[in-house]
Amino acid sequence: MRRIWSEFSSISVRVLGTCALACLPASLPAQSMVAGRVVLQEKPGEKTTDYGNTVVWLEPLSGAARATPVRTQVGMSERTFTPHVRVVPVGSAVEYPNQDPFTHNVFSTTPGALFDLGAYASGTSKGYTFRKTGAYPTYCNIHAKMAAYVVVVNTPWYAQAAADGRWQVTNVPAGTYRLTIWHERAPQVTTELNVPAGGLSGVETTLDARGYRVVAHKNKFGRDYANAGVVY
Ligand SMILES: [Cu+2]
Repeated sequence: MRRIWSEFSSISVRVLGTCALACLPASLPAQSMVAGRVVLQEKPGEKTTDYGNTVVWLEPLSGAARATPVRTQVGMSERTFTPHVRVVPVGSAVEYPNQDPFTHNVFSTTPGALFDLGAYASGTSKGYTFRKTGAYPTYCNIHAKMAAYVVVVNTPWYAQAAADGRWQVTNVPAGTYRLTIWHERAPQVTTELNVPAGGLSGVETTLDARGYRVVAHKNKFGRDYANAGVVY
C-alpha cells in the first residue's frame, strides 16, 4: 500500500510540475485512490482460491456517475470461459470468441440480459451488449460446466480484486459513496463510504461464503443437461 501511495504522490507532483497551482480551475474536484481488501469467510477447512472473482464498485450518493461503455471479451478456451468474472459499465459490449476447435454456445436466462448467441464454430465470435445493471451468469448450452459472470455497473469507479483480495479504484472524486462488494459465492455487501480528497485506504470487508452450495444450472431450455457431470 505504501508503494501505491508513493506512486500516486509522484503523479500528482508531475501534474503540478507542468501547470502552476494557479492555473487549475477552482472547481476541479480532487481525485484519489480508494483501496481495500476483501476477506471471504469459508466453511471450516476451506481456503479461498478465487479472490480475483470479487467485484468492487463505488456509486456516488449524490450526483450521477457517468459510466463510459467499453468493448471487451470473454474467451472460450478448453471448455472454459476466461475470465470467469468480468465487470463492465452499463452499455458495454462483450464478445465471446470461440477459441476451441469445436462448437460452443453462449446464453443467459437472467432477466435484464436474456440472450442466446446460438451455436457457433471454432474461430468465430459473437457478442452481446449489456444494457441493464446486474450480475449475469452466462453458460454454454453444449458444455454444462462452462459458466461465467458479467457484472454490469452504472459507475466508472469499479475494480476486481487481486488474488490476495486486495483491490483499488482510481480517480475517485472526494464525496460520499455506496461501496458494493460482490462475489458469486456470497451475499453481496454494501456500505457507505466517505472518500476524502486525499483518498482512502485500508477498507476491509468480509463476505460470508459459508452458506454457498453448488447448484447445477439448467440448459437454455430450462431442462437438465443430458451429459451433465458425465462427458464434461
Ligand atoms: Cu461450450
